[in-house]
Amino acid sequence: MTEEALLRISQRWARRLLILAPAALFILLTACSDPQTTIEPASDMTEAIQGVYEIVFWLSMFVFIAIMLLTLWLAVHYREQPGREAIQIHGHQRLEILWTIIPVAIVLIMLVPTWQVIADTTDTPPEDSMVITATGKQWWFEFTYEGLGLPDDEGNPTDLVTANELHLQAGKPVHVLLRADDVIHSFWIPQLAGKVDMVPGHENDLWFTPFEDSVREEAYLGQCVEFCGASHANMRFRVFVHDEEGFNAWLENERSDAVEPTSELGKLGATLFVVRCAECHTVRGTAASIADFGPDLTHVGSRTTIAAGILDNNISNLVDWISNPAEIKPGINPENDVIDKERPLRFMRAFEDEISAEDIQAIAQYLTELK
Ligand code: HEC
Ligand SMILES: [Cu+2]
Repeated sequence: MTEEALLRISQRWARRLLILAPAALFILLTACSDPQTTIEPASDMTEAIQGVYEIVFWLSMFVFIAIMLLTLWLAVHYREQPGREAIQIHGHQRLEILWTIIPVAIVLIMLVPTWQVIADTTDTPPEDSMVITATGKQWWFEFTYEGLGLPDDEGNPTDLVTANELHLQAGKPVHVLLRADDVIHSFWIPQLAGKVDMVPGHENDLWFTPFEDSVREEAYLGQCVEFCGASHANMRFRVFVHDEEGFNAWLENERSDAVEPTSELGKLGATLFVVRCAECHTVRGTAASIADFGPDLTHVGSRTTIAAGILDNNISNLVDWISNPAEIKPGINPENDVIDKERPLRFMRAFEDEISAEDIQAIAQYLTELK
């Protein structure tokens, strides 16, 4: 290739970069309103990580700009000129020492605070932490609040089991024990905590305290971040941070047994549920309280979403879900997608061929009444 051709190509690329750079900047800036942003920390843990991130970011920025400017200057200053001949240099000890020391110093500046944060965030959790076990399953999250259930007949504390929506109290430390039932999952709430893997047969944990001012109506979004099968991307959860009063109100409702349905349709749904769904789901305080293969549905009507944060919680989505969940979550049952034939019991199957449309409607009505 001739020199001219090379020059033309490089000029073309320079022009393209000039056009692309503002576009890239635009994408970067619009990401600021992303609900899964990591740069608006809402807990001590994510704020500590953000501190390290800022150091790394500004250092990289400094190196980037310095190298770009230097490259530009060298290119212009030492460009080929008539009558000027290049000098050949072989080795320059002082320069070589300098450019070894500078990167070492930069890495050290990043390393020390990183270590500090790792040590701080993996320290022992505060004594007054609320202890929650989060279990990853294909493809949903079970949350068990230690000792927060209603006391049993002998007055001993029991655990409170729920799924896919986590409720926390601002200012109150939470110690999350991370487990998995089937394959490796990972727990991440970008603004609050993570990413820590959930490994079968091995317990990891993390702890954090949501800031006092992190209380908000809107949910914080959580997500499984370890590829765990066909519906990995459909394995999400929501986190609600309340003030003390709000949290206690939620707890009071959540720990109590299921309410009786009031509508005729809902009552029919309740009967059908016990026959059709109790082999996998629990609704506390009813005959359907033996199985825990699927999410606990005692107060499913009070959740904002169903199917692990995938669908808004309303009758039509419930009907779609019960009729054919694999339509919504690929791979959810072995009939539609071969995932795990050895343990087919765990998977929610399509009920559209087993239960009439009217009956599915009644079950959906019942579930929405389980506030
Ligand atoms: C063979 C076990 C099994 C049976 C039977 C079963 N389910 Fe499920 N169900 C599951 C599993 C597992 C999930 C979690 C799936 C996921 O989100 O990936 C689930 C999820 C759900 C959800 C979403 C809950 C949430 O919090 O997101 C609803 C609602 C539900 N099932 C309703 C029903 C109804 C109604 C029936 C009876 C018609 C039924 N299920 C029968 C296993 C079962
Ligand atoms: Cu997962």
